[in-house]
Amino acid sequence: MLKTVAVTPFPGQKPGTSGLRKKVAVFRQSHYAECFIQAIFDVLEGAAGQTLVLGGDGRFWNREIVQTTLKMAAANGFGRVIVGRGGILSTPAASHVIRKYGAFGGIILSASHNPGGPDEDFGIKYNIGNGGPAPERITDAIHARTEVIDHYRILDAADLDIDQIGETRLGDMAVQIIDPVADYADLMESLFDFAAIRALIAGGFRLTFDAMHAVTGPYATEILERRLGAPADTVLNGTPLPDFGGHHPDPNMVHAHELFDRMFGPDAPDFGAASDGDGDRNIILGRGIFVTPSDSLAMLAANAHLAPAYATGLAGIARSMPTSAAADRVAEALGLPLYETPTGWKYFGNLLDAGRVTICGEESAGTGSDHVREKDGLWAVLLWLNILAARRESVAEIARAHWERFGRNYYARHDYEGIDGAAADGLIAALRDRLPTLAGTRVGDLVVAAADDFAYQDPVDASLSRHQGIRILFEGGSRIVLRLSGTGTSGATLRVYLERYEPVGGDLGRATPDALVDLIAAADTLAEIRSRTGRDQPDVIT
Ligand code: G16
Repeated sequence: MLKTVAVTPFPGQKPGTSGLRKKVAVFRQSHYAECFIQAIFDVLEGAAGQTLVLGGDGRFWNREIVQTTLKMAAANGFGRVIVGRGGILSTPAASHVIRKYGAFGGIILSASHNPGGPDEDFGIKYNIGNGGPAPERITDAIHARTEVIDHYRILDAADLDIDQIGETRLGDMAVQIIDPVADYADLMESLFDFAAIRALIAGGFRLTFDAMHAVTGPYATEILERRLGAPADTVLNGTPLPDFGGHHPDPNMVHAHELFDRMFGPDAPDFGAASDGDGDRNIILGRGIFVTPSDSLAMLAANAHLAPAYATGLAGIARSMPTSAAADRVAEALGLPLYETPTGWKYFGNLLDAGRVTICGEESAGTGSDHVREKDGLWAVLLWLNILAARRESVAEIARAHWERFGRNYYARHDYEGIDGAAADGLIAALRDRLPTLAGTRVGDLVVAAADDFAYQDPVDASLSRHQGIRILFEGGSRIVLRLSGTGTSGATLRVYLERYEPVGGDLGRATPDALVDLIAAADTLAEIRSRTGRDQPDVIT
C-alpha cells in the first residue's frame, strides 16, 4: 500500500564534498533520511520505470536505509532496483554496476573514511547515470528541495530479504539482488595483466592489503587471494564490520598505523596497501617507503601504458587543485593535457565523459580512471601491481627513478580537526581579504609570488565553481593551499596543503618534514593558524 507522509523540512540537508554526511543520531530522527531521499527522487527527471542501483559500505544503519530506500523507490515509480547482497556495494563497484546495467542512477550509503557505529557517521549520496557523483547543479537542486519538502512517498510493506541473490518484487517494482563483488572483479580482470601479476606473486613477491574492516574485504579477498593467488593471509581486517572494529577506516599514517609499522619494520613485505570505508581511496607503500597519493598519481600516469587497458596511452590527466603538481610534470613530458579541478571527484565526471582525460587523482588518497566514474582503491592497487610485475623493480626503485626523471614534489597535508566553525570561517575570510596585497610579502626566506581564491570553470559545460581554496604561490614554485573540508560531521576541519618542488639534480632524498619546514612556518604566519584555532599542531598529517 502506498503511503504519503506529511513532513516539515529538516534544516542543513546540504550535500558536502561527497553527499550528505551526518552523525547516525541525526539520520535516526524520524523522517530525516526519508526527506533527503525523497528530495533526490523529486529532482530526478525521467526516472519513472527506470533502474536504480543501491548499496553501501555496510556501516551501522546501512541495512535499515536500504530497506527504506527500496520502499521509497517502489512508491516513486522506479521499475527496478539492483541491490548488492546484504546491502553492500563499494563505491567504485556501485559506479561500475550503474554503468554496466545502464541504470538511471544509484544511491550509495556511505560516509566513506569517517568512522561508523551508533555514535558515529552515516551518509547518503546520489550518483548519476554515468556512474559518477551527482554534479553540483543536481546536489544544489536536492538541497533546495529539502528546504521546502512537505511529504514523502513510501510503500507500506514488510522488509525484503536482501541476503539471497535473485529477483523479487516490491509492489510494481523488481528488486534484483546481485553478488556485489563479481562484476567488479571481472572488470578488474579485463583491465590488468592478471597472468603477469599472478606470476609475480608466485615468484615470491610478498604483499599485504589492509581492508580496515570495511567494504573492500570481500573484494580484495576475491581478487588478490582467489584470482591472483596471493596467500590466504594477504588481506588484513577483511571482514566488514558495522563499526569498522571501532577504528576510522581512513587509510593514512594515523589510522592505518599497523600497516605503516609493518611496511617500515623488519621483514616488511614488498608491497602494502589499504583502502577506506567504501573502497574508493587507497594508499600505497613499498618496503620502507610511503608513496604520497600525489606521487602515486604521477607514477601511475607515467607507467600506465604497462597495463593492457592503457597500453595505447592516456588522453589526459586531471588532478584536484590541492594535489601536488607531480602529475603536471608527467603530463608535460608525455605531451598530455593536464586539468586542475576543485576538490571532489564529481568535478572529473565531465572530463572523463568527454574523453579528455583517462586518469584522475587527488591528494586525499584517491586515484581512478575512465573505467568507472569514482575513484577506485583496488584499481590503484592492481595498477601498481601490474607495473611492478612489468618492471620487476621495487616500489622504492620506481619512486627514485621517477624523481630522477621528473624532479620531486615534497608534499604533506596538515589537518586541524574539530575546530570551532566560526574560527575556521574567520581564518579563511581574513586570508581572503588579504589576497590582493599578499604578492611580494616576505615570510622567512620565502616571497609570495601570487595568491588567489581558486575558481574553476568546467571546460565541458562551462559551469563555474568559486571559493574552492586559497592558494599562496611562492617564488621558486613552492605552494601553500588552505581550505575547509566538506566531509566532516563535527566542527570544522582546516586542511593546509604544503608543497615544495625539488628539480632534477637537487636533493631528492630528504625527509618530507625537513623539506617543508619553512612552508609550515609560513602557513602559520600568513593564516594565523595557532592564534585563530588555538592549536599548535595538526591532528593528522598525511
Ligand atoms: C571525498 C571526495 C573527494 C575529496 C575528499 C576530501 O572523498 O570524494 O573528492 O577529495 O572527500 O574532501 P574534503 O577535503 O572536502 O574533506 P571520500 O573518500 O570521503 O568520498
